[in-house]
Amino acid sequence: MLSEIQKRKIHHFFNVLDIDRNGHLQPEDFVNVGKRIIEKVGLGQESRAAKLILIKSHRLFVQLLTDADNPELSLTLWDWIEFFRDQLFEGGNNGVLEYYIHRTSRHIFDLFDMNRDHFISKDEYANMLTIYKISQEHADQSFEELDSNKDGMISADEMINGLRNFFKSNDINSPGNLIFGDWR
Ligand SMILES: [Ca+2]
Ligand SMILES: [Ca+2]
Repeated sequence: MLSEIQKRKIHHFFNVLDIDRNGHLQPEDFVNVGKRIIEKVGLGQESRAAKLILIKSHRLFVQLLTDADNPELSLTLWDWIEFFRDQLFEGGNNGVLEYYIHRTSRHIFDLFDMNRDHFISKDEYANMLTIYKISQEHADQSFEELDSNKDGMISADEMINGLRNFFKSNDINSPGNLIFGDWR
């Protein structure tokens, strides 16, 4: 069963992804994230790189709909919590949740490892927060917690560990909890 703390984090994650905050996760939310990245990086709208980013951000949405088995092009908070509860946590094996965590990490790297060095730098992390309109208030603390080997970069393994804590931990101080900002 999902604990209250887990529900609050999943609810927060929904709000982060629901970029226009209209209570529905829709294709526009994801396409707009792509557009902001393109603007942030200063790519030409028609460039191949820009188009790839739009495809990747849209693909994330399509995968969510497929995962949540939702025939409509919109997910409500209720659909979202139900998806986590039934498919990821109670649906059976831990493998499904692990798969989702790995995939979420891959998406973050796809979209925000802008120099493609396979690490998320502090600047790249700050960009991610800006693009999702997340306050930078806890950015330093969150980055340091995620960077467990303290080399100043977030590796894929560190991201996965942080996401695992974010989705699974019931400890309010777990490192990784602030990955998408403050939900407390
Ligand atoms: Ca990078
Ligand atoms: Ca690191």
